[in-house]
Amino acid sequence: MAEPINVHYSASGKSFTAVAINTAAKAGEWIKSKLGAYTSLNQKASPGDLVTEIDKGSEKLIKNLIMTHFPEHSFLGEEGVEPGPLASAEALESVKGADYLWIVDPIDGTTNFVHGFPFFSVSIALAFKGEVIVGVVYDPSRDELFVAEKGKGAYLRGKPMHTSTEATLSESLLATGFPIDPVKALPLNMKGLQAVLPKVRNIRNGGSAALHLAYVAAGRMSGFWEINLNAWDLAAGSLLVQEAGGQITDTVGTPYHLGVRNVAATNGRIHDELLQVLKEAGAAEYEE
Ligand code: 2AM
Ligand code: CA
Repeated sequence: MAEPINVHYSASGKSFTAVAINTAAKAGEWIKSKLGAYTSLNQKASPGDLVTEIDKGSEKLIKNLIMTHFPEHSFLGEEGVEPGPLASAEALESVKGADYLWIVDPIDGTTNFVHGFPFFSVSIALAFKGEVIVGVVYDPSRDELFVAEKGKGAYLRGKPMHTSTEATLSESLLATGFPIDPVKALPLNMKGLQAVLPKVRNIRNGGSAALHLAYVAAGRMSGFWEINLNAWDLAAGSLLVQEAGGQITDTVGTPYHLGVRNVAATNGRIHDELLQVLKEAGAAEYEE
């Protein structure tokens, strides 16, 4: 009988996780060294949707490193895809059948990066047949590297991470993000915000979905929801949350998969309550 595929190591014995960690750390150090030094700032779809040459340079660095180790793997990175939800969905569709697929956001939190607000990250995930098996989120400002391997837990500085213990929304600290699409996504998020805010301890919007997920995994926040994100914002963080004992679904409760764009991630204990509040507010169902 054929040997089962060991999803954690390549034929050469190189650990996928080691490559993900080294690559995220290198890219993170590089983008940090470029803070305040970008020279080209372009708007993608709107003034809230930004890209600099540092985003592109970071993605190139990451792709080169990963492809050097694993040339047969597939790669999905934000800067290789045209802006907008349709192009994102199509790009994901074209690669999601791949055996090994790296899903990369070279700077998650570009608006923060541009303004010098130190809350941005590098997000690198590896999926095997559509399931995330390695997730790394690196915050170069705090030199924090969050890492998870499927079935092996989630770690920060070598210590296991666990989601928080709050059992009700009333004792919870949540995160959300404000979508830039003023027509559909933003009004939906505002409805959710208005309904959730009076029920929780407070809400933060840090501006990096990947770091919000890492913070949920680390027990620093009780939960997070956001409308209309992309696969590269969520893939690595989804595994951090799951491996830290939390729960991640879309805003109507479908378990996380690579195509999820409207996300709810929590410590598990407040998950149903959060989804219920969003549902009652008419803030859970997003029509593309
Ligand atoms: P980014 O910095 O990689 O673009 C903040 O609310 C979150 O939304 C960030 O993770 C940010 O990722 C993401 N984001 C910003 N612009 C977006 C857009 N036009 N569509 C979807 N997600 C976006
Ligand atoms: Ca980005």
